[in-house]
Amino acid sequence: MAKHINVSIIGKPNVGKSTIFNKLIGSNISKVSEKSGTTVYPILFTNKFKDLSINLIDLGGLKKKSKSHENKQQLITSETIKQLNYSDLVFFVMDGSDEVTKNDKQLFRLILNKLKNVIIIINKTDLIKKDLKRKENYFKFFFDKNYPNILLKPIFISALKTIKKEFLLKKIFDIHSNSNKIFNNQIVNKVLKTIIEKHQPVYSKNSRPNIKFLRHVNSKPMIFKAFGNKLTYLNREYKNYFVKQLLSNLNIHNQIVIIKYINNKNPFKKN
Ligand SMILES: Nc1nc2c(ncn2[C@@H]2O[C@H](COP(=O)(O)OP(=O)(O)OP(=O)(O)O)[C@@H](O)[C@H]2O)c(=O)[nH]1
Ligand SMILES: [Mg+2]
Repeated sequence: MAKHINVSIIGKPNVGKSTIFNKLIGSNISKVSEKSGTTVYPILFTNKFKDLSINLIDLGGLKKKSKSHENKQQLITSETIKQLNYSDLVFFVMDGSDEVTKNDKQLFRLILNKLKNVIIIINKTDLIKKDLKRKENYFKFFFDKNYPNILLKPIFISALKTIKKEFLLKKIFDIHSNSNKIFNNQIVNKVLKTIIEKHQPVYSKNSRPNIKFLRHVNSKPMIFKAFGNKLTYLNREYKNYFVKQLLSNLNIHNQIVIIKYINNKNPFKKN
């Protein structure tokens, strides 16, 4: 397994990306300022955790599509997309004193569409001390509700006061260690049984879809194949339920998952 991981720090302008970058590497390499639009070109630094080289990349703040036409902003956008393609993991940073904006949603979609693993960082918790519990629920609920294919537990930090450096580096290390893992058929199908026992697919047009066999076929990106009968009748609601259950039963966090449903009576037959 490669002994390095590329981690890019992505988010809106001024949410504290460069502050986090500097704290994680223990040096003030990247310029920080209260004005937004400070970082333009990507800044890279390699940090070691155990035997893993972590290539951290600090990026400029991204604006909404409709506001990203200026030259500087275009440069930031193209550099971000370039770095994103090489990334194994993204730190998606948001400002905890803010609500989730349209810009956050567009950005997050971009990351998920590239099938990247992601850690959600909610920064500036020192500004929301009194409101922390409500904010924790707010962000947790937002990611739970809107993104069925990934389990995300936002991590709350104050880059200025309590960065949780060891915790974050260990998190990166753990995600790297798990990234090439393939779950065996026995484990996966035991989970399948549990999920179906709890809640069976509903009837549609007089037929009940039946998922008979599940196989984990790829790790990066994470792909499962579900074999069975009448799977074209599975509705979106059930598919969302199914993938969430699969992720929580297998304890997979921060990784986006794709399930391909295949109508096939014999899972061992190549199609
Ligand atoms: N209160 C508070 N302020 C913070 C925290 N982290 C960063 N800041 C401040 O927020 C401002 C922006 O920080 P940066 O690290 O430059 O933000 P950035 O996301 O890199 O900004 P751009 O490069 O412009 O996109 C600075 O004034 C920081 O001091 C935090 O945890 N709490
Ligand atoms: Mg910056």
